[in-house]
Amino acid sequence: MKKTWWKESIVYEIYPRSFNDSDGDGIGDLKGIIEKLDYLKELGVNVLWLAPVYASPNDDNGYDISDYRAIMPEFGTMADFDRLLEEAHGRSLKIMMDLVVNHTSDEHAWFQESRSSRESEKRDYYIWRDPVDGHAPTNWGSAFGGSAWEWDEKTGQYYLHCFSKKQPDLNWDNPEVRREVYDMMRFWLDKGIDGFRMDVINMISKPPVFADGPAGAGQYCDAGYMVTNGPRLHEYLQEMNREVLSRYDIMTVGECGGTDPAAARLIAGTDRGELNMIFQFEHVNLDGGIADKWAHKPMDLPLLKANLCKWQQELHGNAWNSIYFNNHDQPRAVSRLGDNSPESAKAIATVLYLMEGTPYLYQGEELGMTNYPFRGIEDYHDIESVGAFRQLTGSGSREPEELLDAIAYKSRDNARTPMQWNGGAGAGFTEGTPWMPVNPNYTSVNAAAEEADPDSVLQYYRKLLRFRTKSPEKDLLVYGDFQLLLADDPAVFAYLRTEGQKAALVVGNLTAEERTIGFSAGSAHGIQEILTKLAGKLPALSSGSKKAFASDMTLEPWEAAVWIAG
Ligand code: TEU
Repeated sequence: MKKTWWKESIVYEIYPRSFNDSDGDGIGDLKGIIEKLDYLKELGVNVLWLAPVYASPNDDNGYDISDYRAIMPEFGTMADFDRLLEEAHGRSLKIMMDLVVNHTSDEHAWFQESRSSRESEKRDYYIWRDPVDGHAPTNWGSAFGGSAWEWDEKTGQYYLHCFSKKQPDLNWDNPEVRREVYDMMRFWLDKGIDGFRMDVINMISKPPVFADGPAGAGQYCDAGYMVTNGPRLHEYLQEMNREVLSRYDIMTVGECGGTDPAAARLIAGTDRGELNMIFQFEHVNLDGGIADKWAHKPMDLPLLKANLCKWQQELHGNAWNSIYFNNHDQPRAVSRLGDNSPESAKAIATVLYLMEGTPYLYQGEELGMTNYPFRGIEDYHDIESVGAFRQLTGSGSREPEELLDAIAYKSRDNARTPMQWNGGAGAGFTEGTPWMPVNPNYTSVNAAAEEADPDSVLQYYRKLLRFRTKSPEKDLLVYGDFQLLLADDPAVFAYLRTEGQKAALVVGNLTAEERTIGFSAGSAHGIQEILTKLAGKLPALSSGSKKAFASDMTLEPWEAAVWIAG
């Protein structure tokens, strides 16, 4: 398998709005990120993915861009960005930008021009349709509630917006749009950035004919479902690769909901000439149903293990996985898979980040930051949560109290509370009033306290990342095969990574109860050999007490460990 830097990298997503505020306005900014570069270097990551920092009215917190070549004033200036890039590179930290080109803000000059008249030269930069029988062209619904079509009185047509009505979809079938996007990408790449995370990139190719999708009368069919993996997607991604990506030594990851391994191989296959890897969503949809993230059901571990194993084995050798459970759209994994305890945070990180693929950490997970104790809908900022509450209670399909529990568990706002730097006012995030309230547990869950605690989540993450990137086992952990063990065990996630004569056994008890592991004698011969070699060995890494390996050992609650053979 071809070895390359982006396969050996560890990415850290920064949500700038909530990361660090340098000027006291309660909103994180670029200078605030510069202040924390040494902290990030010390953590052991080497790529920083910045959620959008471009000019935006912030209807969707920056995912609604009004000028791709300007910095959002609350975040600072282009000079601040240039300095951030220089300071990061000076510490061998790479910068990955967020490319949001399925849609723009409705305040973007292109859309203002496009909506000015049907004859506008930029009319076809966006997707306009006539009414059908006096109403919206199709029954497609926005991801944030309501119809995906917005009526424009002035020109007597609807425009498509798969997300908020302030996020009109770009028309990628128009070669002018593609040219504009490629020019903008070169603008940032010529500054020296090191890659792109591509927002909903497998939604850019719309179907040739727009028709109603499967939905009850008066209901909407999710627009994303109707446009995902469209007919010209690979044509566009291969063109983008030829025109732009292939000309730079960069890293690309496409956010691609609605994909299985076969679809992922088409977008991120080694020889496809499209992207390096994707974010898929199957594992983070297991506790809520594909159709409805707000259908709240507990995560079934055997199901999760089987899904992660499928992705490990089906992409090994022909594509490349991203590995994540946290980001700015997901609730905190320590609250979702763990029990908010530091022990559970360490165990989850161990079993997650020693699989094959590029790990993507999200700000605060290295501290064990948890979901926020939201109460009423008025506590939320996120357009997706507020839109869901309005639509689902308005239609009478969900009771408010029950739905609020589901939203508290899954809301994107759980990931967007301010970083907890210390136990002082504003958790060290700001000297002003934070744009979102700080999680009340900041007094104990914070970087300063964890710097001083050798058993903290922060110290463990540093060990874990050093183990993956600097230990003699690095190549085994990055490039080795993956084999799931104890597949049916409802509490323990165990797997083998093997390469040649070397093997790493990774085991994590993902429950708050003691658990005895039982590697059945029937395990495949090769495994028995490895288990025999491991007997009596101390772990190379352990989140609990360093126990010698035994194939029938008892693990403490949330204990995770890695033993190396060969
Ligand atoms: O997210 C795509 C998307 O579908 C999100 O709605 C996400 O899948 C969902 O919230 C998870 O349940 C991207 C960005 O990451 C997100 O922040 C933006 O709101 C969205 O696109 C529109 O740009």
